[in-house]
Amino acid sequence: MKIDILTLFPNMFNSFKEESIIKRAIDEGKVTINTCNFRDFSKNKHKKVDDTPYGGGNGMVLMCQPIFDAVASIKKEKSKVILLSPQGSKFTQEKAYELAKEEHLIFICGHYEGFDERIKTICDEEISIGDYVLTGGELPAMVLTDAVVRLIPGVIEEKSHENDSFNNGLLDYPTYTKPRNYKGLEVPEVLLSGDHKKIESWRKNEQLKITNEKRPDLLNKKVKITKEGLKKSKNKIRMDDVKNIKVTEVKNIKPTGKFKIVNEQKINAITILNPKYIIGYKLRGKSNGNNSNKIIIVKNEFIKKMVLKNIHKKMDILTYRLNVALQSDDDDVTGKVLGEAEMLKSMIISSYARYLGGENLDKIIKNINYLVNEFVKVKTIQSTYMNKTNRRRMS
Ligand code: 4GN
Repeated sequence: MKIDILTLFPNMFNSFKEESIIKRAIDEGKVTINTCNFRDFSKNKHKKVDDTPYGGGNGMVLMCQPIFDAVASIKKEKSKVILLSPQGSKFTQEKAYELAKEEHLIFICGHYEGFDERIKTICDEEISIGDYVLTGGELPAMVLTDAVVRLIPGVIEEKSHENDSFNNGLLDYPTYTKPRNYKGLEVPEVLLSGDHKKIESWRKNEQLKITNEKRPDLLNKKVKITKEGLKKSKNKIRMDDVKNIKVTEVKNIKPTGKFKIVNEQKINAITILNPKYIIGYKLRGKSNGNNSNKIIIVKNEFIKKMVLKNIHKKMDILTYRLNVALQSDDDDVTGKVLGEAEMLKSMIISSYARYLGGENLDKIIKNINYLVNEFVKVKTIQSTYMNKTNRRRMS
């Protein structure tokens, strides 16, 4: 991969490129990172790159010419030009995976009060690293570079990003290292037990607990399934399950019941679960503006795997919530979680059932019913016990 960074302050990138994992990735030829000072492209005799805004207002605005010319000198057919700006779409781990597949990224770092709006016409995307304003786009460019470079195959051990926060839509579980006791702070017993099954389920529960506490919004999000994720996952998918073809060629292919057609850009999103992909040969679904010239034909098996993965995540969340509700004596909490269980069942039946074999569907619904029944049983025992103790206390 090659990354070109257009900036007025190339020195800011020196130590970034000369330390740690980024340095190693560069030394091993996994990535080339160049900075380009677009001031060098200014046709002004004072090498000016900015000017006052039309219509009046504060500060200086970066003008088109130096940036247009700098991009033109670097850009190739397959380059992706990205403008770093607070108005961009928010940078996420999913986006990092998407960018990691590119051959050539060009980042444009603005400064001063802004850039001439027309600069956006030469950009493929506008990205923001968060809802705050910085003095320049250099730090955001480093953030994107760092997040993307670590995903290039071989840069870090691939096992280390399997567990990254967000990869399964959940935050990471807590980790500890030696010593067992540090100033009275103990490592959780279960991690020392050597019982891998127990450790795995403790970690899963911690992930759900932490995500529920810190980022409840993530629990309500659909699982994003990436091709990479599926490749790594236990139910391995062979890549010939997914065939790339050009749109122009697709006209000759009659989609049969065995296949669904999805936009390649969206293969990593669960949107492909909506069965309305194709009307004639026109792709439907949310488009993020980057319409791909490729579509992918996906076998039903592939969709089934994704559906199952999504359902399993939802069942994990439900199990967790049922457990939380068991600790609470608030009837509202109980009502809510039972409602969630019903919702999950009807969602599975209405949206997912068609992709699962009847056998799978049966098993899943049985499992949910079992969870709910167990929950109700324990709740009943709890409340009988509570009533007894209350009566005893009152008498
Ligand atoms: C990007 C750029 C914040 C972000 C920036 C961000 C430089 N600040 N949230 N500052 O990703 C106006 C023109 C501000 C350049 C821009």
